[in-house]
Amino acid sequence: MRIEKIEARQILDSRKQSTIQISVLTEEGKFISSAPSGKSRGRFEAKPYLKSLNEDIKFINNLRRKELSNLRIEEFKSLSEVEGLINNAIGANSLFALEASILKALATEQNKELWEFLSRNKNPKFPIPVGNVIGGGLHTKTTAGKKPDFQEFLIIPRAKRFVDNVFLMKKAHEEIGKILELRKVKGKPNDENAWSTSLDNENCLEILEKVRELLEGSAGEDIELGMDIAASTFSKNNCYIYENKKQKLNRDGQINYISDLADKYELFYIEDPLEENDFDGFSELRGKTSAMVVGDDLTVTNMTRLKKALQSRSINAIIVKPNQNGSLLKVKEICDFCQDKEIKIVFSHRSGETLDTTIADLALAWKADFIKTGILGKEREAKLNRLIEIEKSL
Ligand code: 2PG
Ligand code: MG
Repeated sequence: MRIEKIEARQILDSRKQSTIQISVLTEEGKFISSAPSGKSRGRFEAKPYLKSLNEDIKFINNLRRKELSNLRIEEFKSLSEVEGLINNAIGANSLFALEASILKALATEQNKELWEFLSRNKNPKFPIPVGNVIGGGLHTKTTAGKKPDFQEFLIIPRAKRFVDNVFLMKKAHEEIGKILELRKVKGKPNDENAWSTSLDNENCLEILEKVRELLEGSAGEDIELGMDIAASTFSKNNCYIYENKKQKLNRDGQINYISDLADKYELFYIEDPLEENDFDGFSELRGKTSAMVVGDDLTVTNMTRLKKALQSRSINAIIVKPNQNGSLLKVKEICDFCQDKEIKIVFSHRSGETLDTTIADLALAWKADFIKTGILGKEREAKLNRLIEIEKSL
């Protein structure tokens, strides 16, 4: 496949902040991708742009026709040619959008959907969606001066079909809205369109339990509960500072508090329960709970940190955000490694999103166990609808 032209430009994400969009022109047409952006970013994530968004755009738009026509791009692994040409001159957001567009072009050239091009399996297993229903932390403004300290309260439906799981998440979101309204504690939808509320962490978990009871069995299926604690966002000097119900916990206090919550509310999923350097704290928590312990800020889609987490027994699941890394070659390596080591894979959106649906295809092709995309809003639904559409086509 020959690339005729690559164009980069600024677009706005769901938070109305600038991000990068890259189009790749080949004989088959124009292939477009864009990158999302995080607000509760891990300290060890790759930089989204090398110096700035504008500098990355300039670099990409200055790639010469001759350099592009020298690239031999025939298969997934050919991305190494692209990375050779780029030679670390752009950041992770830009590299992700560039590689995603090239893969879309390659897939079309071979008359395949993106996921089909990336997978040998004609009948893939669909990831289970993880849906954010109530929000707190950095993604959320206060309601009557308050908000939950944890970042995300999550519903994980376990119906057989992806489409039914999406229905259950939407229903849960709606029911929770009604409960919050009735109790006069409902705020606006937050960055990811989860509900804001003045309630504290435990009150939110109680509501999740109620909704689980309400919905369980309606599709004859189980519903699991989870949280993204995003603990780095409220940790300071080895302590965890809670604002809603004022409390300050030391490291042991935090581990006990989270494991008690996991017990009491039968949590299935706990993301980033401790700050992003506490590999041992994660592993201590794992010793106290059967819940899945998920690394996000801890592991930042980075192989070195993943290996460290594995060695320290910190996690049994990992968030995969392609733009935390940039290189899709490396993201694929991480997914293969996780499969081999039986670490569950959770593909994830960012809190600032675009309409791009690449992560849906990657999740399917690279055998993600879960996908966290949010539930409502056109940017979130684009990913869910993409998977529904693929499920229907099979
Ligand atoms: C997270 C993400 C997405 P952000 O912490 O899991 O929900 O947040 O994109 O702001 O890093
Ligand atoms: Mg997270």
